[in-house]
Amino acid sequence: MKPRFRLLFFVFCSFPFLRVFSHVSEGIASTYAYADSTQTVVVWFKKQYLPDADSYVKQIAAFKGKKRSALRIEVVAALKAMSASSFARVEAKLKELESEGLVANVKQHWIINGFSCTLTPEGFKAIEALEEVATIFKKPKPRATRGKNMGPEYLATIPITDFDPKEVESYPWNIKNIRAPEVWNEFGITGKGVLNIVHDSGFKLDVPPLASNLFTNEGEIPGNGIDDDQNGYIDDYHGYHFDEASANINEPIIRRRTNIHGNLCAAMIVGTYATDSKQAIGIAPEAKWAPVLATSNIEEAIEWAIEQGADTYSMSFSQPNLGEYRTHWRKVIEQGSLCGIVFISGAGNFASGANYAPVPVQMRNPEDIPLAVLGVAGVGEDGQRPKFSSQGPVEWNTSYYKDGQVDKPDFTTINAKVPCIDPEGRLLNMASGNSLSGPHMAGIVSLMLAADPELLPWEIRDILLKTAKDIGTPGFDYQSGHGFVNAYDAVKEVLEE
Ligand SMILES: [Ca+2]
Ligand SMILES: [Ca+2]
Repeated sequence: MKPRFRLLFFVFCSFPFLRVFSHVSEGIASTYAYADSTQTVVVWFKKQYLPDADSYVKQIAAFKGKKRSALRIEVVAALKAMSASSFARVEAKLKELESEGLVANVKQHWIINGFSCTLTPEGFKAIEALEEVATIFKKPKPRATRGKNMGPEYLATIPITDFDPKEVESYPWNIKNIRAPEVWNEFGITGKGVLNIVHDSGFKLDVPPLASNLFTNEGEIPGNGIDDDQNGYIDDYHGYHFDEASANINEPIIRRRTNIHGNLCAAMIVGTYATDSKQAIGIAPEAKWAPVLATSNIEEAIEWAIEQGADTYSMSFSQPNLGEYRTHWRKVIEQGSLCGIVFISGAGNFASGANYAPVPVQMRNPEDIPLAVLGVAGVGEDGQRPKFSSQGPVEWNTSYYKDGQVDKPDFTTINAKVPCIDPEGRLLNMASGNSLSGPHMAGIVSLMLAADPELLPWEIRDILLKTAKDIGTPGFDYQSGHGFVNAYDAVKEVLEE
């Protein structure tokens, strides 16, 4: 019996952040404007691992021939050493400001050399005056991701369904279209050993196609209220909610909803009703996945991902109007990429309809980040681009990054009428949106990394460039990027190299 599908539309979420200003000294224009009220900021020290706007491109050239595992150790050590050295020089002053009530919630970072804190206008002035400080970015407020009155009691009322996983007798069309089963069957590669981070919201971890591949942090004992591995996060066993400083990532917002976003994305990468590829609905059915929630605390989320050994980092969201704060996101992700993480984001759904945005802001943060983020558009089963799929180019003219026009999207996968799981984990829905194109890419990259775990993010990009099939206008185009990617050709190229 074929699963019955209901059609859903536009699952790409958008964080409607307010304008975010930054203040900078030392050669970067000062555009910061701060309110009288207390606010949360992230502070950059003058010294950064990638010191300039073009440092990422130079550094990936310098790292040619390195192995990903060795590079991660080397770069993380360098980032942490720099952070320790810079932070030590301001620590006493910060403690003093804290005791005066001008600064609170100081969190040291290493993925960027700096720290986050909340501060009063007076605290702002004191930190701005510090010799070590280069830049202060206002951080967006965490965005609520939880529904109301939907606690565990409610979850318990959801009826058990009579859905039979054996209904997935042949793989969903998108999995076959992207040629994943050929990789599993011909090469015996299913994603083993690869960890995918799904940075999203809307997770329910115990549903069948996701539970078997859920990551576990072996250093942590779940649910004992103790930070067993002493990484600063209590009970971070499967993932973490960084905005709420909580290990509770199950999101009880099921009522009246026909999909939950994070689950859709995770299932596209690793979903399987078996423990192998036999009843797979995801592209890398023996890879692992871990959920993270962080609408504001991106630094902690990426640091955590790196420390847990993550390989890909999928971001099916899109943030408009970040202003100078785009600079912060880009630097964090560039430095994360040097730690061996492949960052991936769907292109967005802003080319038509009520959410229309003009080029060059149709693709937004983080899919607009050059090189270090694979910005992925999509097509349907007919190979045609749906009208909603965001187009490039994008523009970089922040005070810091001045690339001007940048070619985007990078690649194309699948984004229309894709079979998706419902909140109980049944493959009963269909969804459209570039929230799904990114996870398709994360699945493909997982298979590539299972074939060769030492591939660097920019080597993966090169192989994708080599194997993508040109579609749309001949050559690179602003709708499909460098073309349609399929898992078989990409993995075959990895194995041949
Ligand atoms: Ca912990
Ligand atoms: Ca614990």
